[in-house]
Amino acid sequence: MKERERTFIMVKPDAVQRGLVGNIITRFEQKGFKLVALKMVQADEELLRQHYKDLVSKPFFPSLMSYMTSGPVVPMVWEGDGVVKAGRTILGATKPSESAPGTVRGDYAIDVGRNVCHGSDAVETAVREISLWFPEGVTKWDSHSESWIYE
Ligand code: RTP
Repeated sequence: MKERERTFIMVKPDAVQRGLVGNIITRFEQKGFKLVALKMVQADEELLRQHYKDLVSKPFFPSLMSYMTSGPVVPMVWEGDGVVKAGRTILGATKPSESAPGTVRGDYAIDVGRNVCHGSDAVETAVREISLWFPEGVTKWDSHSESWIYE
């Protein structure tokens, strides 16, 4: 089976509380991407510090930490050609004021501090984030729909 690109997508605590998990999953499924890992976890500060290591010196970092530890999150791994870039497109711009209608953030968020989801910004970032959030590894399984998605 062909190796396909992977990305790390996470439903943030606000979206879990608002019942948006299914909606976000549906958008990726309907596009044709394949869900290869998913769980619900309460993230601790150590994990989030590693995830957001480039943002530790930002003024909003403390509020980002309290937001991200305010309830469970749903980390996921999605697979498919071009999924990193397409994932960012499906989620929309980081700032909901700039995210287009039809995107997750464009449809469901107003405030950058409650922007409902995360998506890896590059293939290398995805590799790092997947191993951080899924240290147990991601099981490879056969899909029977490949020939209906790819030529
Ligand atoms: P994400 O990781 O969540 O997909 O977002 P991103 O790469 O597009 O954006 P990044 O700059 O890495 O920011 C990560 C998250 O920090 C929060 N944030 N708050 N108050 C603010 O000005 C501000 N800026 C960023 C957001 O939750 C953002 O998604």
